Amino acid sequence: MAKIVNSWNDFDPLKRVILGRADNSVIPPEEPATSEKVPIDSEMRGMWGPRPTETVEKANAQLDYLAKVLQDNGVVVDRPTPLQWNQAIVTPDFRTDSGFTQMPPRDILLTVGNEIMASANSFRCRYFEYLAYWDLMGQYFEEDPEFKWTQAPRPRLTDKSYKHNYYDERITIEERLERTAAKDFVTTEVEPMWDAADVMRLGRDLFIQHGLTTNRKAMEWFKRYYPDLRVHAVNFPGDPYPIHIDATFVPLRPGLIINNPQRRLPEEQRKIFEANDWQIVDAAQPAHETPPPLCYSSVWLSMNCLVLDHKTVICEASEVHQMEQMDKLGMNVIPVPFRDAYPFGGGLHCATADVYREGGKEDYFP
Ligand code: ABU
Repeated sequence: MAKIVNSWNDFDPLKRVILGRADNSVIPPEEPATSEKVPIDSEMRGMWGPRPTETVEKANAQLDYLAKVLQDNGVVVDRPTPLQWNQAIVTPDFRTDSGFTQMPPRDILLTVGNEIMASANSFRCRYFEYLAYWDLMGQYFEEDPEFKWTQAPRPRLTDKSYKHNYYDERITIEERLERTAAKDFVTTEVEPMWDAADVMRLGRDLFIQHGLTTNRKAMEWFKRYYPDLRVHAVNFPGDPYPIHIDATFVPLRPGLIINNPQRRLPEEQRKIFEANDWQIVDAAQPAHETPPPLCYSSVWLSMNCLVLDHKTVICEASEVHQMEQMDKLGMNVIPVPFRDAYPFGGGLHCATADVYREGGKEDYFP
């Protein structure tokens, strides 16, 4: 029997990956934690229902092309099983009128060594998203005797999980930034809630963004679950919509990380990198002034690249400034068009979840 699952970071040589699909994706109705993420001037505000078929087809075409590029570079590509998301999500604790998608597996699956864990997402519409990956998890479990198939404690997501007076459509960007700086987010601390894309893995260390989708209780849970790893909470006070670390702080190889110049990692939190001779480089400016239509994410998906090994990176094909910077940083760049997939949940890194990378649990911060 083969070893199928192993990954400790986002830069060692990638050999196997899960790549999302756009089928059956829905724009979910507003619910307690999602309003915060949709900018007030977004055309998505107040809108919900299945995404237009032609946009699904375009996104799937770009996802399929990415699959081919990965396969051409020696990576085995696994795909999730699409579910019908245009139906209500109902538990004993809540009901919401639809699910979401299985496009960004990075939000749902966290790979740490030989374990893949389904996350504890705070959006009610994402409550059953992990099911799209369960056939694959079952397959890995059959084929890899060391694979640990795990589900984080399921949050109840009752009304107690959210601050109901948090969102007000009159709130300005400055007020949002004040809240981010004060670490005042929409979720409460009654239970651990986290998106896997808030977790940056660097061997023995996990850097976890505290923001709209991951709370402090989650950090405490991670500390107890992984007593042999070091868990660091990180904040980015320049981000008015702080979710997911992978368009904010993106490692390219041991010792080199690109940093979102708007979102600004605090001095205190930079120390561990600088003390261990890591170079923190401000990322290039995005090539676009706005995200594509019906997109939740920011223009900083320009940074959301997929590193194949210490010298090779896949970047979005129109992100000319980011590609030029990668080149200067000594990376070989593979451009892949991906903006049609952005509205379905993010960029090249979001659209994937690691299954196997070479390498082990290194200590980058001894
Ligand atoms: N899922 C990544 C989104 C990050 C951003 O909007 O900048």
